[in-house]
Amino acid sequence: MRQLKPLYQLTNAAARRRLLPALLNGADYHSLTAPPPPPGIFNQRGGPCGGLGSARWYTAVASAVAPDLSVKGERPFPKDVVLYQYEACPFCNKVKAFLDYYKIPYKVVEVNPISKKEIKWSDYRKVPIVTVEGGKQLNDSSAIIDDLFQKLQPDEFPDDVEEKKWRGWVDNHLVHVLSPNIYRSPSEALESFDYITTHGNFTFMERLIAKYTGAAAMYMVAKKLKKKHNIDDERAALYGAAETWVDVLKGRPFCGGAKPNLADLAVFGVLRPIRQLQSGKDMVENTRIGEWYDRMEKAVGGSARII
Ligand SMILES: N[C@@H](CCC(=O)N[C@@H](CS)C(=O)NCC(=O)O)C(=O)O
Repeated sequence: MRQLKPLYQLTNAAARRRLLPALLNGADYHSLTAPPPPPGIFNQRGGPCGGLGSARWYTAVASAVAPDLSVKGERPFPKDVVLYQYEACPFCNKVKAFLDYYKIPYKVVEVNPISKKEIKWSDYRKVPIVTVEGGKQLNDSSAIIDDLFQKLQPDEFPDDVEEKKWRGWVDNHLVHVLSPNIYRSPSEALESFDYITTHGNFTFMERLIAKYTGAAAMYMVAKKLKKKHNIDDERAALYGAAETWVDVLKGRPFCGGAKPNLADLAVFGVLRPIRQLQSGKDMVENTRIGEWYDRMEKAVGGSARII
């Protein structure tokens, strides 16, 4: 399979020459570089996402949404967590939503998407990468979450089929709807690159060049991505995904019931970077997802990042 570098590298002249034609031919760096979903997705709460009567969940109160990690003896907290990331990457934000919700303190190393010098030590060339106590390396957002979750709750078993299904939907469907939306028009592409370049690790020159060349390139790439993923109307696809997710809730506060499960955290995580962009604002204005999103913001709370 052809290995594509991310859109951020379009600012590098050599990368631009090599990669732009591939991207313009409809290559999607998410799907082309994504490995198959890892096995062993663990159930957070017990009980499937679907099929539960809704009435009992209406009574859930806000204070019930904090994770319950009471264990006998010492709490098995992952230590020395370091997240190597791009600030605007949906997969990285999925991991951050998990770490924030579980209040696992973590350090962030913002990777320069062009030189990637911060992850020179790693054979795995994508982000997110997480290292934990003793320097153990974890790759791939879902596998990272599974591994850390198992450390937190070693007695939980991977028996929630629905939670696993909707986590897969995030990786295989929802993320592919995002790029055509955030780069939909020249002004939205510029808005997105303004966010990417102000939050990412770029040198001064890279930032200047990336904002305009990246926005122009991704505006064109977004058209190809639409075709590749059979999307006629990108906003309709985004609204459709948001409505699908609200239907999954079946009237409950969260997919996990009274508390978010890993599927809630995955959907929230990938949507968080677009929430303040035009596409995110449109999504909240035109669909029913806003109330769930607000509940998730409260449940996840402040960042557990330490530096
Ligand atoms: N399946 C992976 C996908 C990770 C991924 O594609 N990350 C992108 C950034 S959003 C990446 O690092 N691409 C390769 C690159 O930057 O060269 C995951 O869930 O972590």
